[in-house]
Amino acid sequence: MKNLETLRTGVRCAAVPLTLATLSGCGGGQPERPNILVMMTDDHTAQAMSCYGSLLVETPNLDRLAREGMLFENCYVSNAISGPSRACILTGKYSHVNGFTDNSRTFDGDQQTFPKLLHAAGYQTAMIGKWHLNSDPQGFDFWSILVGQGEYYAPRFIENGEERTEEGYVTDIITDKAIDFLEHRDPSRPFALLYYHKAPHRNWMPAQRHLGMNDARVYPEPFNLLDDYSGRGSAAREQAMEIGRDMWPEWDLKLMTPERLAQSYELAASGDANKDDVSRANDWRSSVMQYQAAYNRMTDAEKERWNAAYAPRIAEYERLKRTATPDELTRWKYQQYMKDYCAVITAVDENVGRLLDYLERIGELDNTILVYTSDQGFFLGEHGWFDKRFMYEECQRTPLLVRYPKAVGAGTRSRALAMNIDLAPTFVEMAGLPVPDDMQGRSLRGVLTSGGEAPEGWRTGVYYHYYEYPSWHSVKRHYGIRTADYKLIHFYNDVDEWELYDLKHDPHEMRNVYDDPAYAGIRRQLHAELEALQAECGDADPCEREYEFFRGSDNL
Ligand code: SGN
Ligand code: CA
Repeated sequence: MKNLETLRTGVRCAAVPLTLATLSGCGGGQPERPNILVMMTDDHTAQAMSCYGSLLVETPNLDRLAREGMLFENCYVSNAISGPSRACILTGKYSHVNGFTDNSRTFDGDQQTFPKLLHAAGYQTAMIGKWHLNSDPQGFDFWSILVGQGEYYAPRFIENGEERTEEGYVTDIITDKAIDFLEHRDPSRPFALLYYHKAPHRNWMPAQRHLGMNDARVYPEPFNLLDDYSGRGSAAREQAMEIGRDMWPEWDLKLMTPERLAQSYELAASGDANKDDVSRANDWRSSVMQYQAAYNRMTDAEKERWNAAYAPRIAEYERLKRTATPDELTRWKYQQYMKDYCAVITAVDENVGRLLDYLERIGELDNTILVYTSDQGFFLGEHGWFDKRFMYEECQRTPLLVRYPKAVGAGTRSRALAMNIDLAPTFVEMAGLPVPDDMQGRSLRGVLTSGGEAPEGWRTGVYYHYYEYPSWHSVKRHYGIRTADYKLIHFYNDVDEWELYDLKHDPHEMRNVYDDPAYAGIRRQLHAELEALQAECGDADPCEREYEFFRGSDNL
């Protein structure tokens, strides 16, 4: 790794201001500042982490982080989609301020980010894995990012500007690169490493060693897997993310056969089909092509094992297609979805363990603030869905674990309302730097060092705003507030609908009580709180301002 070889000598203490040089250990001072390791996955939801009580998958290494550190029960993202969430984390600012409102945007890399601030203060910085911001990373001594959404097998990376393909499985490779960076780092400086996985993003392709591992497992179904969306508005009804209807058999469930491949080649938009049928047929064809391209990244030996692993599932599907009712098929698809999603998580967990072991071996584990989070949560069959985007609990909430024994008690849990925009100010403050006034998140240091208690004056509501519509999965634009007990949401743009959920009595958000007279007072209060939050963060009511959405980006 030529780029890494230069790291040791590439940045000299002379480039660092004297005071910071002293702090960072250059020139004989004590290296008091903690290393920072941000481990982020893509679409890993708390419902699939055993430390959050999941019965779906065992995550012993993530559980170790929770056991030795703090688990946040109420961490929320401000916009539940990849690029936007990543931009919020980097800048500590909401989407309307950092400019990356939806996945079609290009991140303005010239703006302030926490890695840049740490780098300027003498940290050795690296970004490895899924970046998804359309512009080159800035503020890193080393970066190796996946191309676009990233591939599970033989993934392509852009490494300090040059494209390269790596052999093997993406989660293992990202970890190899992270360990390699650490191995070649300048030990006289603290490091800040962003270790960002593709997994468990769609289409959930397991590593070879995990093929078939969950075949015998039967997953508990969410009670609302067959939700009919009664009691809610048009947004819930009109989305395109239902396991039963919207999953592609080949891409999502790996049900490819030579017949279906041939059929997809032959398929031509038929003149007498209606527009929706043609567009669905074209979407299906692209999903088959997409699967074929992903499959072809495997070696012949890998393909062989893959084919053997999925053959029984394909045979079962062919049978079920003829015999099962639509609801039975949905339930069967849910089982297959969970088998793959959870197998992909197992590789994440193993690799997190590998990284922890490495840090322990080099004596840096306890000097490192270790954070585990995801770019947002995900639906695992709740409301019948996969994907995210909605301000509903399963995906607005994101996992957050922090291990740093020098300041954070082992086995602590926090109920404080935390947000993804809080990470940047937390890192900056814990590195001993002043938190810039324009960061909108709040440092979690007080929460971390007080056993999880929210300090006086902590926020009582989190703000949310989602913009990417019309686009993938057809989730309408919306914004809103979540407090400890309630959630108020406004769907706007092509509709004007409000939803209010009483989370204490209806934690799964099945009954919109916005028009229920019993909630008139709560409703008034939540509207006032929402307006105050919008004023505080400078988001004008989107109904009164034009919002332009660009389609056709490769980044979506
Ligand atoms: C891809 C996926 C979508 C997913 C978006 C955004 N389709 O477009 O299902 O919602 O990414 O995900 S796929 O056919 O490519 O699998 S995000 O996490 O990057 O925001
Ligand atoms: Ca994501």
